[in-house]
Amino acid sequence: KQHYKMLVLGGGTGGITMSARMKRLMGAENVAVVEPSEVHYYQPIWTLVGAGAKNLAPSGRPTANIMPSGVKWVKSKVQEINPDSNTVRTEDGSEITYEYLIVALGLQLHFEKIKGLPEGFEHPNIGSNYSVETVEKTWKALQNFKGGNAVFTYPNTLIKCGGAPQKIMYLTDAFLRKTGKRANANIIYYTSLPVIFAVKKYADSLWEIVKQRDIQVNLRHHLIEVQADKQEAVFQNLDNPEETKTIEYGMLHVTPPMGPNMVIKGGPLADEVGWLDLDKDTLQHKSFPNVFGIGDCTNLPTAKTGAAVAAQSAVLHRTISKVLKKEKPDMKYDGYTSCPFVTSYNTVMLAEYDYDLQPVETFPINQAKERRLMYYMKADVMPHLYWHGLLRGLWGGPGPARKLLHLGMK
Ligand code: FAD
Ligand code: UQ1
Repeated sequence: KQHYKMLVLGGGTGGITMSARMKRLMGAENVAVVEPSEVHYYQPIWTLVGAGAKNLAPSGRPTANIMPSGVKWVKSKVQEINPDSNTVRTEDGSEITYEYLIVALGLQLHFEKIKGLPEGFEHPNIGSNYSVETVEKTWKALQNFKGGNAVFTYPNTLIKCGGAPQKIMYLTDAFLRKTGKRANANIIYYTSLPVIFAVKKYADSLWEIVKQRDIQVNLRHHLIEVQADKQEAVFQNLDNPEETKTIEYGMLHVTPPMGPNMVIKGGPLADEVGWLDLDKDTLQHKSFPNVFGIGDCTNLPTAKTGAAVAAQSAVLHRTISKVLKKEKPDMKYDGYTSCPFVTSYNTVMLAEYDYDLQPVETFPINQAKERRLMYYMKADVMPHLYWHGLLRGLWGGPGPARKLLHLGMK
């Protein structure tokens, strides 16, 4: 029977980051990671892959290469977690017991909740930056686009990287301008939300940007059906559910509905909705003190991003080191999250904020402005920071850099 002092579920951003940190804390031989996938993807670059600014291949690396050396990789899928007996059962039927557990299972995409998907992706002129199978279809659709409606959606659920549904829209606008096709295009955004973005400072800038670029924004509408053979998309008005609208598209970018991982949902570790039920300050589970969590699978009330995982990893590392010493956790996560809004092929507006939706900006310049420096950060610096800093447990978010850059003023 397999037993580990520290068992990590999921080998995505949060799982690999924490396994590197736990190796440092207790030695590689005490740590195991359960992850079925042979390839680990750097998802944030898919925004640029969908717009033809980066290739897909370098966004993936073999899981075997990014697993911290000496840490046990259990190449299987978690089927059931039983925290009363400290046992995890995997798909191949084996049982693994643990002393401490870190849950980092991410969230699930639900294309199937939209009528006509995922089969609709077999047809041209429809894509989605949210999955490895569909991201290159976005770039094909963009290159194929001759005119008419270019339509972008944001679903009626929580999602990861809340800015990504808009980033591809701004890149589309820039691409069509560059190729002389913008005059024949209507760019239309449908979002379930009542706002363009949750943080007022950045929302004000985004409203300016959509006005200036002649982009139509429809709030409180979501995609319910795609008839891909006819290139038609059906939207529902969330404030008046009887009202639906059918739109013909020349190009459609779908952000799928998302939800909690099914392995957590309905089990003893979930909250009433299905997310991992954590203390929002310490990242320790509310009912099982030897269970912890990080990232998109959790109910931490902040936006789900890799940047949030980075900040959470530093706090969780500290929390676990205290729990191991039978001391009280003493570091609090402030909800830090970040969203680099790509607004063209050479500009980004870098939104950074906390649990209270207050901006927490790393750089001592107004980050509500579109900047070239921030595009360079997103496209060329962040991937290195991810593979060599975050995944090795060496990057705990920009907090220390922020304090330095503000010379102790903030
Ligand atoms: P993931 O990295 O998704 O990892 C979850 C892991 O769990 C996966 O490896 C999966 O295989 C595994 N798993 C699932 N089920 C099981 C099971 N039953 N058993 C075992 N393993 C399982 N973030 C930013 O900070 N900035 C950005 O600019 C940005 N842009 C993005 C753009 C796009 C298009 C997308 C899709 C995401 C973007 N993100 C961005 C979000 C970021 O990628 C995620 O928030 C981050 O990867 C979350 O990490 P995680 O470990 O919680 O989940
Ligand atoms: C970040 O730390 C991070 O994780 C590595 C991201 O994911 C790709 C980000 O997009 C951002 C913006 C950050 C925050 C980092 C800085 C330097 C502001």
